[in-house]
Amino acid sequence: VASDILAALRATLGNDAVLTGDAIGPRYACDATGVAPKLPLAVLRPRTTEEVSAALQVCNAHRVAVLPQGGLTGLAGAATPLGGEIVLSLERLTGIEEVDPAAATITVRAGTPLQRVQEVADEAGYMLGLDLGARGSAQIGGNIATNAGGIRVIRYGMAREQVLGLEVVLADGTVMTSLNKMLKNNAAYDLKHLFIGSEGTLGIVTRAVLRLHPRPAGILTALCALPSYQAVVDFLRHAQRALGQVSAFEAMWNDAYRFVADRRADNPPMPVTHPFYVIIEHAGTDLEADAAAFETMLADAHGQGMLIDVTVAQSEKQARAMWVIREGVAEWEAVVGQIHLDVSMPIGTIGEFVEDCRGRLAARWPALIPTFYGHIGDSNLHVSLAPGTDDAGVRHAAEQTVYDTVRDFKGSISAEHGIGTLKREWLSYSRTPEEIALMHRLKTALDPNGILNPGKVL
Ligand code: LAC
Ligand code: ZN
Repeated sequence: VASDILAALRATLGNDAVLTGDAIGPRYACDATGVAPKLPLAVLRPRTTEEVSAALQVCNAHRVAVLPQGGLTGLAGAATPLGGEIVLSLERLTGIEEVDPAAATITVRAGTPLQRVQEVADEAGYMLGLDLGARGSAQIGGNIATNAGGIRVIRYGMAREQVLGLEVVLADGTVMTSLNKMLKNNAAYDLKHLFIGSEGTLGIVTRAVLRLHPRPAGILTALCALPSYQAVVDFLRHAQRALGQVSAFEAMWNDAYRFVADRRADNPPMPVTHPFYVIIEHAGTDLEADAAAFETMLADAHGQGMLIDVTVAQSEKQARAMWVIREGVAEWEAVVGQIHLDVSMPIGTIGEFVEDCRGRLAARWPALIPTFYGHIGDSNLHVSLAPGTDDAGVRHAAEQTVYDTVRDFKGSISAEHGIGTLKREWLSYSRTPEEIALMHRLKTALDPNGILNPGKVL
């Protein structure tokens, strides 16, 4: 049977678009978690929406599971094969189709790297509202399919809020093209939202229209040291009141800052002794006036005791040095087998959650190194665990401990990474039985044969 399907796919897409056997590189075996890599049956590399459609028609007719893959930077296992799937990689469906300066939109193909979309927007005098550490390899289609978050959510919202129009190929090969450019379009159900964040289980994103924002005149960045979590929250609200908006607000508990600073060869931008660190960014429209307002805001916060210390970046290089510490917290998995969790809860309760969670983890696993950090301005806390062991049982029990604490605090088990395979068993902590039942009904309606990314999300 398998050879029939491959022959049909080769006839439809051409030989070079169908990889099998040794031609399948290890890159297709796993996402960025590194957990349980498995090679797929074959890898399809369509170049057009029509080819994606043709491939799905063949796979649906033969009832073969299809796993869409983007840049493989996900952290929930959604793009990792479980066995028996055909991978459909969007890596050749790339390119920017249009920048519409009047509508302030950019029309992109799914396989385009996020960073490329950002650069083209920038060249046109605009800014994309989405940014995250994996910008160089993450693909925009994957960002949409997982409703990615990142460091600009506090100002511009998640990937969902950037999408005005979408083209999706359904499980049976139907192409639903809805490349809407209007912010307002209330003509019945807004179907794009079904697919954004569905992690490849309801359809495959092939193109999108994204909204653009005015390019800021400059970005002001500061690294701050703070005495307590209460000071972190007070500082956030103080900065928003003083400046009207902040474009990023990233917090690191001492353990996270120290974790990266101790492992890097260069000197950190600030000593490792402070209880909390915040990177704050203000994207302004008038460089001189904004810089003055930024300095005044920081001086006031310092005067009121919210800040212990503060360094304003004097160049892009200095700003990068601050961000390298923050982005580095999630980039040591190759060294210590870290697990990166992405929980959320109301901002006022995060400090207490961290103390509770850290206590529960330390009581059971004294050798485990937890680090706490995240996009605190949008209520997203990251908990990274370095279990100090390969024991899958320990890793699982440590995750269970974090999620039990999240449930006690009425938070969400996934703020931004999604469910994939790694969080499926805890979905009921954050969604009601009625919500989950409706999700199953949607899945059945859109993919009656269950070929799209089976074993993920639900
Ligand atoms: C980050 C990833 C872990 O924010 O989401 O660094
Ligand atoms: Zn994150």
